[in-house]
Amino acid sequence: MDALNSRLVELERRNNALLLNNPGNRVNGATAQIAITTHGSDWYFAVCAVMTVAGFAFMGLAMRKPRHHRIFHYLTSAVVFTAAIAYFTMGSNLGFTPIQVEFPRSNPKVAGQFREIFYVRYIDWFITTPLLLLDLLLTAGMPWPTIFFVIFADWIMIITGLVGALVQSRYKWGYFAFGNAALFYILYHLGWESRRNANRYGADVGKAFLFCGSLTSVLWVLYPIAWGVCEGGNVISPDSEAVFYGILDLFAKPVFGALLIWGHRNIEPSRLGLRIHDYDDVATDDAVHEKRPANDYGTPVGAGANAGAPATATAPADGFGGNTPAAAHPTHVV
Ligand code: RET
Repeated sequence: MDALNSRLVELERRNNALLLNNPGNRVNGATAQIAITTHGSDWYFAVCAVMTVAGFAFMGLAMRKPRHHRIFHYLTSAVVFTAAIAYFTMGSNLGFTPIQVEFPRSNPKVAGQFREIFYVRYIDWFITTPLLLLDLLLTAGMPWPTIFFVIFADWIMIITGLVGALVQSRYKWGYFAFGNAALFYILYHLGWESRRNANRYGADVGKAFLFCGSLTSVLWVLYPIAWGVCEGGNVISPDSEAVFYGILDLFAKPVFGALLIWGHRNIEPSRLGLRIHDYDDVATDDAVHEKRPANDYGTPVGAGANAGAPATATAPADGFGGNTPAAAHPTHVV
């Protein structure tokens, strides 16, 4: 009977993550007294589910587009799939290390010597924030050296945030200051240089950038505030930290992604200076991965710009693989 009872209890207790992984939160030789509860774990798993569903939705939307039209779908799917894994990790009570707090508190929700710091969050951001910036800067048609440098600033921001979170002394705020300087540089680029550049590509591009860039600017300034009251100041509990960062991430990833993909629905990537070729570009028999009678615009492959060309012909003369509507192309080059 006892065995049956304990089996039933086990069935009933649906989220066992805190018991199975790092029980007692003892990791790397220290015990985190300030840590998530099962509520926090449940919430992390819920966000994981939303990210996963969003990823499949973005991939599904990608399949409805010609391959050379999928760059923003793929970037955005990569962002939410990465986040799904990070959220799975945090829900499972993994991917953290205890760090001694600079400000011990008497409030029972944050009382204790060691706080659980989820370093996996920063691994997620290290991968996903450059992809989000790529989404935005490619939309604005920015030149690649600029894109590189904005992403460099972004990496500085994330790494200084991670190092600051792992430092116990007040020197953590030094890293926080470096991170904020990097964020300031990124936001200046989005709000000023990129916004002006996007408008040069037409009203629809300008609008898509304005919506997504504004959402990003508002959200991204809230992250250092969350850091200040969680990893930095130990003011709010790890469960509240889960909700704070979770809501920010839901808006910054799936909501942002949906808005961006919607904004791009009528924008041909070649208009942004993105020269993306398709399988059909190389017309030689052995170089084609997938043989189709027509390209994505219904033009028979090998007809049009390639008509009469020998079997070894490469890309059609239009420079876009013959895979664009007949209209002329702008000549912006990234
Ligand atoms: C940290 C602390 C150091 C100072 C600053 C930060 C900003 C982080 C930001 C993160 C954005 C993350 C997103 C994730 C979604 O994919 C590292 C918290 C400025 C802006 C958008």
